[in-house]
Amino acid sequence: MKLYTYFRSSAAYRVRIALNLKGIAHEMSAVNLLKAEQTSEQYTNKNSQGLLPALETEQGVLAQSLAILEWLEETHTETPLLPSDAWQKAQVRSFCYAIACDIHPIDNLRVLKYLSSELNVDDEQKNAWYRHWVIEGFKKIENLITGDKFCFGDKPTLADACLIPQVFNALRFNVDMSQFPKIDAVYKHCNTVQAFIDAAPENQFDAA
Ligand SMILES: N[C@@H](CCC(=O)N[C@@H](CS)C(=O)NCC(=O)O)C(=O)O
Repeated sequence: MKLYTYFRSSAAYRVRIALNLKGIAHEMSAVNLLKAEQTSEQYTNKNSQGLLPALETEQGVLAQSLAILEWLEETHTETPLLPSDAWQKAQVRSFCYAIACDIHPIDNLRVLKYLSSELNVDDEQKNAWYRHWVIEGFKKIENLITGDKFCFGDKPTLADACLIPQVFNALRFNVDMSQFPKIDAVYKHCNTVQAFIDAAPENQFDAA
């Protein structure tokens, strides 16, 4: 398997965490978002959605991080990252979607670029936009967390794979995490776990 990734891509970071937690051997290929390599013909020939991540498998190339996470979950059942109980599984998915569908898309690179280049928003306003939507999103999920090490229970799930990259991004934009003690505790604990450490942006081969 080959993961198309960029060290700072939070959607790719989700998949890196899951691959590591599941111990799945994989290669990585860097697609530099700052150089807009995701829009290159070479990459869009593989992933016509032109976004990171994508996972090249024996069956073809799969785009969309949540689809990749679910596919890994179904095909690599050792070290499950979803609970077996249907209700608990739905809780984890609901948490993941709150991040991946409601928080992440409005703070994405292409949205921030559009604010700057088309709407002439200055850097300070752009950063305020980022912080606003992350804070609004975190307020909605803080009280969903039931664990003190991981989001749900005493083992990592896909919820942690989605949360940690979003917190990493929030910190880059100077969001004060003390207002989210549950999220902050999970973030700090996950960052002591090797699979999460190895997936962190600063530990990637393409880290700049
Ligand atoms: N819903 C997609 C989002 C993918 C996405 O937006 N990835 C970002 C990096 S985190 C990207 O490729 N951005 C490039 C751009 O905005 O042009 C997923 O979960 O995979």
